This record gives sequence, C-alpha cells and structure tokens, in this order.
Amino acid sequence: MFGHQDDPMYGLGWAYEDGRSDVLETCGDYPAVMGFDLGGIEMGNLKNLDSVPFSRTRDEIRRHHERGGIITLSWHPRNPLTTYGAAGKQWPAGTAWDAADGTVTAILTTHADTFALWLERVADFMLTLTTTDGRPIPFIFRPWHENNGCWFWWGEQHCSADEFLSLWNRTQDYLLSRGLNNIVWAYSPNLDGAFTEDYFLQRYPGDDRVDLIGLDAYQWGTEEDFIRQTNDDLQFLSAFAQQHSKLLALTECGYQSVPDSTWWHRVLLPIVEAYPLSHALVWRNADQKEHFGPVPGTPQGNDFLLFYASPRTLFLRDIND
Ligand code: BMA
Repeated sequence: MFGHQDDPMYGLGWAYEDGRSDVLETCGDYPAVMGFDLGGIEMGNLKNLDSVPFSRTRDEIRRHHERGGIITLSWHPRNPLTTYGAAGKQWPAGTAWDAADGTVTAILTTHADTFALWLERVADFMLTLTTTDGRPIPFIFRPWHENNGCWFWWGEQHCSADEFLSLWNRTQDYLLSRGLNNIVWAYSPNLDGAFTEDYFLQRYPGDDRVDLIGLDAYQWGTEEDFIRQTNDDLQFLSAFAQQHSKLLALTECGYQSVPDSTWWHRVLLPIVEAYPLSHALVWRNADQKEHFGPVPGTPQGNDFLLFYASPRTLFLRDIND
C-alpha cells in the first residue's frame, strides 16, 4: 500500500481544502495509507508542530477510515527537559531534535510527572478517534522512531538500551491501560545499512510489544548508497519479520523534492516490488523545498504514474476492491 504523510492537509499550492490531495490529483486515487503527526499534543496545543489543527487531524482520520483507508500516527514530541525553558532560543531548542543526553533518564526519574501528563494527553486524543457510532478506529502508532539515529533526544547515543526500553514500555503500558486496544504497534528504526541480529535486538521492544517492523529510509546521499543500504536493511528486516511473525513496512521513505523525474519507477518501485511490505509511506508535501510525494503536472508526477500502475502498488481503490 502506498502512503503519504499529511496527504489531505496540504500540498503544493493549497492547504486545507476538503477532498484535495496531491496524490489524488496526480494519479486519480487517494493513497491507501495516510500518516499524521501528534507532535505538540503533549503540550495541550491545538495545532501540531507543522501547524495542523488536531481537530482537523481527527476529522481526516475519520474520513480516511470511512473511505476504507489505513491510518498511521507518528509523534515528534518536544523535549521535556528543555521545552519549557526554551523561550527566545532558536530551533531546535525544546523540540524533538533538541537531542540532549539525559532526557530519557529525566523522563524515568525527575520528569516522570511531566511525562505522565504528556501520555495522558496523547491517550485523551487517541480515545477521540472513533467512528460516528463510537467505535474505535484502528491505527498504526510508531513512537520513538529512528531511535538508532542521533538526531532525536531518544536516539541511541542519548540513552541506554534499558532506558529506551523503559520509555517504550511506559508509553505502551499507559496507552493500553487507557483501553487503547485499537493500536498496531510499529517499531521503526532508521536506515542503517548493516543491521545485525545482536545489534537490532538491543533496543527491539520484544515480540509481545511489536506488531509491525518498519524502516525509515530516505535518499539523502547517493542513489547507489540508498539502494544498497535499503536492500541490505530490508533483507535483514524481512527475514526478521517473517521469523517473528510481524508485518513489515517502509514507515517513512522518499527523496526530498524528488529532483530526479525517474525516481519513482526506477529507484523506489524495484525496492517495494522486491519485499513483502504492508506499506511504503512518503513524507509530507510541505512546500517547494520540502516535499516527498508526487506533485501533479510535474515530470516526477508523470513518472509517479508508472509507480501507480504497478500491480504491486496498492492505492485506496485497490484495497477496497
Ligand atoms: C520532519 C520535517 C519537519 C516536520 C517533521 C514532522 O521530517 O518534515 O519539517 O516538522 O518532520 O512532520
């Protein structure tokens, strides 16, 4: 299934117009999977870190669920240690990218109350994700993503494996205690290129705590590196997922602003065709400088039609047929 972050919220040249979607306007169908981010919900904010109103997020989740689509939620929470004292400081002060050592330690000790309040706000919002007749909408949740990187405060250089696992468990146990049994739990590290079983298991929350194994894989460097590393990781992860009876997905992927108009069919398509992925989600179409999805009427948008046409890629209509 093809997925796109913030798909119905905004695209190139439009924002918050009911029914619109750059994917729809490129290929005539909505993505099967839509992703949304909860960053800022922990503060009690009305809008997320990208200025998306949470009421709109709830509406679009309901809409996509009613269309028969799949929802996935990410969370870029602020840094509980620095967020309240960050006034006047420049980005990334106080954000998820304010990667201070000791933040996870603080959550588990001195800042446990703050974190408990944050989780309460996350759960409160999740509990509102219901159908009009009050049934919980199922969704994928992938907290503490890219934890093998160094850019988030929960990254592997900033906390021990035990601390990371406590952070995961605390998050999961709390949400479950609130009755949130409608969550598909995704563990999604970042592109590594050389995963080993020993290494991967160090921070893997466990078979009883994970439903889907994801990989966040962007082409930031050369195409050759991206293809090689993504294949290496997906070979490892697909074997692991099969042995452990887990779903597998590219929980984030893309090539920022798609500067190569053959990328969809030449680079991404062979990768998604080669592995048993439940979905591959590209990040948001924020603006001209930062977009990862197709843009209608552009060369890369035209190339996306070849990706769309593959029998191995599913869009909303395919999963409802
Ligand atoms: C990042 C960028 C940021 C954004 C964040 C959460 O990768 O797109 O601009 O705030 O994701 O959506």
